[in-house]
Amino acid sequence: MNVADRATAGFRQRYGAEPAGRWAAPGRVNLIGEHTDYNDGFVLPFALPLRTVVAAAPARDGHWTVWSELDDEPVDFGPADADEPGRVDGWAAYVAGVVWALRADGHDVPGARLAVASDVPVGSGLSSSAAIESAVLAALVDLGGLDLPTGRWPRLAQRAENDYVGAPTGIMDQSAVIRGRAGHALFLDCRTEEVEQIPFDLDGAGLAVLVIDSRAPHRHADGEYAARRKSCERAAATLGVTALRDVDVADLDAALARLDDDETRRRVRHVVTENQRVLDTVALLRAGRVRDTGPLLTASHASMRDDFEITVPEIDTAVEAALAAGAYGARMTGGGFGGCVLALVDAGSADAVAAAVTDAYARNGLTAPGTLTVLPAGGVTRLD
Ligand code: GAF
Repeated sequence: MNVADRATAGFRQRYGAEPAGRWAAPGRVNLIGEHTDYNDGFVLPFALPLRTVVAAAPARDGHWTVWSELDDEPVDFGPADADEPGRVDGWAAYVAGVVWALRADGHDVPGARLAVASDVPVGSGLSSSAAIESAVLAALVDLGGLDLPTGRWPRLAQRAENDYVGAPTGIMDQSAVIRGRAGHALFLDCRTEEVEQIPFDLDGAGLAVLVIDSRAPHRHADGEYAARRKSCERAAATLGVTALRDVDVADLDAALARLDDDETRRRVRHVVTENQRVLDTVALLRAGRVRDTGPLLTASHASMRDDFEITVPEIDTAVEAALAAGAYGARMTGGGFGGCVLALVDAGSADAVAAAVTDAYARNGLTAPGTLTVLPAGGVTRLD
């Protein structure tokens, strides 16, 4: 059964009624621009064909009841739980967080019954959390007839995650999931939230993006993410700038000379050079030179591995094996400490590269990776 039908079936079985509608939101990968979003910088993600679907209908009791195929038991919460961050936890916190963010923004959020099904794997760094937030947000906005232009959705969904769930993430994932467009990568300026849809015609170039799920358990990901963010903010304060976005790559050496420890210097070098790599990638894509972006992807990986120190051995193994098997470029995508790698490959050699990575994992005694080729898909939408 496809994901939309699973959401409907779950709704019928759980609530004995028909949903009023179904809303779908994708996962994402980030082509390039990692840990730049919370530094007011640039990112270039795209939405995936894997989606989370929410079937929903209004509930007169003013409560929110959510069932997910991940869990037998539905979670029920009312306004008092939604108004106090932390009262709802686990996967349902992303739902309660959206209710919280909408209410905090002054909206009269309708009670609702919701059923969630998803093809976005949880814990793989493909933004299953932004997908559920965005699908629930779309459902509640429609069910309540709320006056909330889509341009404001990413910030609201991010607030759900930052302030209700308590994860200090940037705005990239929600932007990709909400604003993604088929056949395009989303060039986002995270300071101004201005976007440009950059044609990313893999098919036309005879190329494919292979996504490799490292299956590495996330090790201390939350604490390390927060530590990287703090370190960037401290460095910006030392340098007297609002955010590391304000350090130009031409001024990098001078900026590094003003920092007194090597670790901070490496963190700053990653962010400043990564911003430039995003701009260079966009320039190449605008010129139709998709294949030539490969070296920038690989340079981004080296920077994450050596300077930002957010990769793990499984991830590095996947990148090295993909490159050795002929990928034009490969890098970890997402927050790090596990998750996925993406590799830019000839469409005809995607299977061979996937097999080479799987072999390398077996030789190193690692759990077999997941592999999938993807094309950029559209963002959140109402299905019916
Ligand atoms: C995670 C976060 F949610 C994003 O905001 C971003 O910082 C990313 O890690 C790293 O680029 O996905």
